[in-house]
Amino acid sequence: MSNLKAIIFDVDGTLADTERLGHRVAFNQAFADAGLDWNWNEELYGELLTVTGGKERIKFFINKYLDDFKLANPDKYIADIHASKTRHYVELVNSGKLPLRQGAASLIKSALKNDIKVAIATTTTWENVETLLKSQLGAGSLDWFSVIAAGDIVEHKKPAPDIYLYALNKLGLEAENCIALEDSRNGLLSSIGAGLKTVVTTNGYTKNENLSEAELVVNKIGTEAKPFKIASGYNYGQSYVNLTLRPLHNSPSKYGQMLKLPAS
Ligand code: XBP
Ligand code: MG
Repeated sequence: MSNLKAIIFDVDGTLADTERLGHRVAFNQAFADAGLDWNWNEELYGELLTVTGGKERIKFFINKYLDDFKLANPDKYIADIHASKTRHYVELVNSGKLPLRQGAASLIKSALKNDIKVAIATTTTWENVETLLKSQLGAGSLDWFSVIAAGDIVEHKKPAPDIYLYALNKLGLEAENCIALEDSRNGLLSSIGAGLKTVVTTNGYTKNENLSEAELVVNKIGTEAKPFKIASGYNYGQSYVNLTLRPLHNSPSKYGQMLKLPAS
């Protein structure tokens, strides 16, 4: 009997591929609304993504690229732009342009059917999570998640472990009874920092990152009909991320000892 009690999902890049055509576009729309000539193209955004949190990302951009851009009240100015960006992002999500990634909905439903809790640990805002879940899984889907840990609910964002520690605390579960699904190095460092074994589903921005601490790295959650491609780790003979997470969860972590393949 597996002692897997919950799967904790990251959102951006994991549940949906939201960065390139979602958040990045919304940031640029907010900059234009503010009369700024800032344009985060796909390449620059890939660099800025190393900073998690939209407000923190704007501040990093100003400090790194705009020496003479002085603000009387930078935090308020940035917060106002970020609120505008969130409005644009919510519109983009509601337009249906940012569907869930292949296999995400099935994995969530399969976990619930097997009495395994699902939770969220994300750096983005609660509003963005709520909009994505409602638009992609239906109005009642928010209630499927035992915990939605998002954005500024914690002081230190990923790669700090805070958001996952918060989620585990609210779940009332130990890390050893859970698995995390992530997409990026920042997210992976956060989840393993909270003691969670982690499966990483990469995307265009993260596929070349160092993800060596993950138990399994694949290019998507996938489905039986549309299997994933394995980058590293063990798939336990499975072609998509499903509740085979159990053996991965039961096996000793890669840290300190190799994963033991189940007796064939
Ligand atoms: C990824 C992030 C977020 C988004 C932008 O979150 O770092 O900051 O890029 O969203 P996740 P906000 O932990 O889900 O991968 O502008 O709302 O921060
Ligand atoms: Mg992510």
